[in-house]
Amino acid sequence: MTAILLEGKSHMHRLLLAAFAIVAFALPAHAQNAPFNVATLSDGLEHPWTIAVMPGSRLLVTERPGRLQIIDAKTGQKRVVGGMPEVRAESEAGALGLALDADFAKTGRLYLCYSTGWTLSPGNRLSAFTLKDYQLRGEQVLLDDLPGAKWHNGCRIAVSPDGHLFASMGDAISADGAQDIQQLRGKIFRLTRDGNVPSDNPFPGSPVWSYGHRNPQGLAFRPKDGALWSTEHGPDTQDEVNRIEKGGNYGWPLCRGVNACGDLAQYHPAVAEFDATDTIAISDLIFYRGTAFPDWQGDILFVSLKTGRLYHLDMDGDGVRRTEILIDGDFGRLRDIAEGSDGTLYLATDNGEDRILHLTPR
Ligand SMILES: [Ca+2]
Repeated sequence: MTAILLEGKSHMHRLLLAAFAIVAFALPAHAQNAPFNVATLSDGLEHPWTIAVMPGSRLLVTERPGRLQIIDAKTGQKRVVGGMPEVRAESEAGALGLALDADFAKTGRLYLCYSTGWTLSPGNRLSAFTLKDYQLRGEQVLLDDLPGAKWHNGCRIAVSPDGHLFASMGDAISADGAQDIQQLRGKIFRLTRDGNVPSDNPFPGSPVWSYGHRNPQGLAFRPKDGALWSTEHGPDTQDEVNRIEKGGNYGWPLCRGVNACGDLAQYHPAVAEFDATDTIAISDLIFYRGTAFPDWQGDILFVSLKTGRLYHLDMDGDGVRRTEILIDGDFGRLRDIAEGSDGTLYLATDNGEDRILHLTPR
């Protein structure tokens, strides 16, 4: 049997978890070959959306209903952070993206993307806050009145190696707007850390960096060259992994997937699609940096919702040499992935009664 570590609060809890783990891991051969053990670091969460790793072995986790918690990565103990703004929590809307500023350790500055308004005026907002003593302070609104809907609110955030702030916005269920540069739906944005539009953005005066997106729910910079990559949900087929170029058109709703598509200006087909006949419901991605799993260095890891998978893309330059499924539905839907400072991995489930999983070398 696979050596799975289990942390439960009672003997019965441990037995139940063990029973679940045996069922889950007795079946798929791939999981028994995986080079990691899976433990539950923390449970009792509600749709955790983003895990950000803080200095000093702590995780900062948004939960869709509007909570922000700090989780001790050694003990799993949780503590709620005060001062969260009111959010519109429904379906794919709520407290969503989170990223730490490059100077977070000194200043406590962080970025949050969350859903605003209610059914009559749904929107999304990107703001900066300062975290101090388990309290958010001093909201600075960077992008307001972003389009919003029950679904396709994007809201992933990433800070580039050169200190710019990137954020994604889905089409908020109005697909045609993704091709319109004047609209803020179906876009990836680039801003200065203070929320200004950089003078070298591709469309003068606009935060838009790339367009033609349906719902990008993963953003990550590749360490070796600083290139921005993204994951994006397809409609009924062809979830995408994209390499994001300045001013690039990613096709939605006119073109999708990895193939060339007519003469659409600035069109960049996806690097990889999952897959030609169905979607996996692709979510967050990272480039693996650590040494805990040396075979994965420089490669893409991402998670999926509908299929509950952890994928490893063995990368060869900008292409995928080999695709490997490391977890296949054993823990239900998976929303987010983060790499700890020691190279171990944290995954957030998305089943409503949720936990943070910790993957350590076997
Ligand atoms: Ca595309």
